[in-house]
Amino acid sequence: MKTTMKTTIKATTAFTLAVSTLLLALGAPARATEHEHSHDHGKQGAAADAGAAVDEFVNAEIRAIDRDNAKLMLKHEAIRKFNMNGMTMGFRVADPKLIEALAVGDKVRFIPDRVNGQYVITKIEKLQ
Ligand SMILES: [Cu+2]
Repeated sequence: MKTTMKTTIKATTAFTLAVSTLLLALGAPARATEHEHSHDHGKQGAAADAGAAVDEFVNAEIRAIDRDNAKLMLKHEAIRKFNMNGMTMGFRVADPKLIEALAVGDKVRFIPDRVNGQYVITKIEKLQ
């Protein structure tokens, strides 16, 4: 009885997913657990690679600092990641600690990211 059931569940992936989902929804016992790790693994690897490929530093000069709101006005060089030419614009800083030691006029290099449509600095260093 048990063997027959296993064989049937392994027959198609679609059926396995449907059954797992249904059993989970019903709060079913652990019988289905051995099948829960069979999907998604390939996708996770691909996503990680795509994100890591383009984290390069961009040179800039600090034009203004808004410490209360953790924002910087930067005159930055081209940002290839966003297809953006050099310009002066505002950035949010991921952590206010990142700009504690910085001052207006400093030459810096930074790594920009985009979170919910907002440009955010995830890393910034003063250039000597
Ligand atoms: Cu810009």
